Amino acid sequence: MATVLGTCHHDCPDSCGWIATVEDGLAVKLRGNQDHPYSRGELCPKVNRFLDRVYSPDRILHPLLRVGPKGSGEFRQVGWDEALSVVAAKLTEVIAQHGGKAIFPWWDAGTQGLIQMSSLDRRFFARLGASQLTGSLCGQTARAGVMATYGSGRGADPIDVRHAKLVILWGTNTRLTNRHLWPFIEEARAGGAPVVVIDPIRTITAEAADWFIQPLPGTDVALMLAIMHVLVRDGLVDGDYVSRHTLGYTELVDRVAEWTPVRAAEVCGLEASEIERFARAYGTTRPSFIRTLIGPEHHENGAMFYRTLACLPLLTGDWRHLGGGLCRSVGSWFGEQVDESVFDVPATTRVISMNHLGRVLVDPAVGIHALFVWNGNPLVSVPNAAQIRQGLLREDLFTVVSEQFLTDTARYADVIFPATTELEHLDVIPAWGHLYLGWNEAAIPPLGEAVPNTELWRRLAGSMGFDDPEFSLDDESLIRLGLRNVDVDLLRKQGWVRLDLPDPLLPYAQGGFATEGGRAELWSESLRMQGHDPLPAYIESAEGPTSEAARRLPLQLLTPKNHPRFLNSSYSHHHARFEGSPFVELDAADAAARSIGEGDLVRLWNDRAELKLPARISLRLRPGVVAVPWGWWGEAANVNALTNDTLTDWGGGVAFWDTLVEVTKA
Ligand SMILES: Nc1nc2c(c(=O)[nH]1)N[C@H]1C(S)=C(S)[C@@H](COP(=O)(O)OP(=O)(O)OC[C@H]3O[C@@H](n4cnc5c(=O)[nH]c(N)nc54)[C@H](O)[C@@H]3O)O[C@H]1N2
Ligand SMILES: Nc1nc2c(c(=O)[nH]1)N[C@H]1C(S)=C(S)[C@@H](COP(=O)(O)OP(=O)(O)OC[C@H]3O[C@@H](n4cnc5c(=O)[nH]c(N)nc54)[C@H](O)[C@@H]3O)O[C@H]1N2
Ligand code: SF4
Ligand SMILES: [Mo]
Repeated sequence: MATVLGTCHHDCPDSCGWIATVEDGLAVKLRGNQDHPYSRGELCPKVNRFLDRVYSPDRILHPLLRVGPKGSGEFRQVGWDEALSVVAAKLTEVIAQHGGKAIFPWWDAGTQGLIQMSSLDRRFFARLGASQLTGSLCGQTARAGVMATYGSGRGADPIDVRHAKLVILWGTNTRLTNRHLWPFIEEARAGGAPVVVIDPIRTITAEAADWFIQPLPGTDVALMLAIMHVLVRDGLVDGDYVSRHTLGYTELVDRVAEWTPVRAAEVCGLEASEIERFARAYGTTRPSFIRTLIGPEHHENGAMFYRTLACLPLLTGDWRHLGGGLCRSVGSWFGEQVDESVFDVPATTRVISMNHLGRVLVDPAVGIHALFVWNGNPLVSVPNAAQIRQGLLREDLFTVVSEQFLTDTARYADVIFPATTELEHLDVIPAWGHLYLGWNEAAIPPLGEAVPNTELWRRLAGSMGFDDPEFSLDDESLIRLGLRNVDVDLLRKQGWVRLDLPDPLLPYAQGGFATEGGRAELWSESLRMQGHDPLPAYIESAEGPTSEAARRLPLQLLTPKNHPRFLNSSYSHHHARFEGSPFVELDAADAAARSIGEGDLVRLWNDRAELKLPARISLRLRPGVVAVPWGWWGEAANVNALTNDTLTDWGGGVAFWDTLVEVTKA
């Protein structure tokens, strides 16, 4: 019996440390590593059952070739050699007929590991002259927003929340999505800090808060402008910090002058008195810690949300204090020591947004003839999914998927390659919810004929005759190539190392922002040059509640993460028995206006698609807002068929929560 240290690879901020117990090559137990300074021995309801996933009878363990119609899920098992030669022949044909750019590699963060997320694939597709993926489903817009103010995406260390005297969870569902941070928040609370949640949905985190503020979705910037209005009006601005470390305060003061709490209250659907009270609490409590994560970026003006939020702790001078400031993903802090750009090959071809998969697959002018998918299930996770399905059905599209399971996307593949799980391969995991780099030793040999993603690219490169030296590097060498000043022996032995950063972090106590002049930019010349408002600005979205489209489709649809046993679109096939089936949640007033009762089957529709789901009358929402939990597989349950694929203002994200719908009784 042996124990092996690893790290959870899931696209989750917590990147928990784990210990696998292995007997005769079989993993018999997986539990949290008590010594991990952040996750402290706990995993979660998803990963507590990870061994069921690894040893599931549904695992894809051999290469498969499609035999039935696209989408039917009918495949035959073939050997690796046959599958590789089919792919190589088809790629050669596509390149000869349409050029390399007709090949589109699509990947996401199904594993967040340094080498298994994206490494050798970059070399492989560059050699093919393939189109390059750009944009992001998750996080890039939030980072770009904060960058517009600070010059980089960096913020506070999440665990410093425990030193706060006021905790503000702004558009993040901590108890569900970032559960290992909650004990640190409870520590702050034990020290007297009230916890405020700002969210259009009364989430489980809102339920646990001391104060819940429920604005209409997409209206937070108006609320932030009103908070700044009160800070200025009531003399609560830290003038010394502002004058030393920021640019554009005078212009900002002019902008917020018109944003009285009364005006913002109308936009946000809140009481002006509540805005006053909250702004005063924020203005008078040091340190105040704002925790946000990803959710609010999924609006058309998602970057502006983060850019404006980043202005708040500048005005209060919260950055001076341990336990103050703004915290979102800390992924940006890993760049100094984990350099994934070593695998980059400069773009010599066109780039295509990952969020426009549907648009490009159905557009003959774009001319995609071969699609590769790994680390993702885009048919379930990307907006406008009905259009993606239409594209995947094209007979003249050759689709290759690397997967552990026969996902909705994999069902449309021509060739499927079997992928290993985190227990079967080596990697290091940079986190985005704490400052510890994790090691993941392979605990067991690959099951069946599954291979790590790195090995897939090596084999494909071999079958195409590419002999670049990188393709002969093993996984440990690839890892070492990407690490800078990391004590790899310690990392391996202990399972984690803290980044080489000051502790406590206090990133901006003395200013030192990553902008050209070192000052944070309340007024941004570079935004102006890109055609955006140089100041924080509330701009309503084209699929917002007072838009033209809202006359016909009056309900705004939110589809956030909702289930403790789901991790994005992973696990829905395993854990649906615990989580039931999807449903439409709506407020009693909206239900009554449509004669909808609890449990009625309803039609949920817009111009993109229609779903039929049971209704739940809910106390969690405001009138005008409906919600459907996301993550289920299957055409009848996939809410992304309805969602909006408009890109965000900047940052390359997508506005799937600016989606208007109507609901009627079926
Ligand atoms: N409506 C709506 N849509 C959303 C969201 C939402 O809140 N609402 N959230 C968005 C966000 S934030 C995200 S991050 C995306 C998530 O998008 P998803 O694509 O759902 O991401 P995951 O479920 O994390 O992982 C996808 C796949 O990666 C595979 N995988 C894991 N490890 C490996 C590996 O080592 N090799 C290979 N080849 N495959 C592997 C898994 O089997 C899984 O099927 O969805 C986005 N879409
Ligand atoms: N259990 C579980 N944990 C997960 C995941 C999972 O699927 N399941 N997914 C992981 C991934 S990939 C990610 S990116 C993170 C995401 O972590 P979070 O960002 O915390 O979660 P989301 O559910 O995407 O969005 C958070 C909240 O934003 C709210 N929101 C929507 N629009 C607005 C708005 O306009 N203003 C405000 N103030 N709030 C708004 C939603 O109602 C939601 O409650 O979670 C990770 N953790
Ligand atoms: S999914 Fe998140 S919370 Fe669960 S074990 Fe993995 S990192 Fe930890
Ligand atoms: Mo995400």
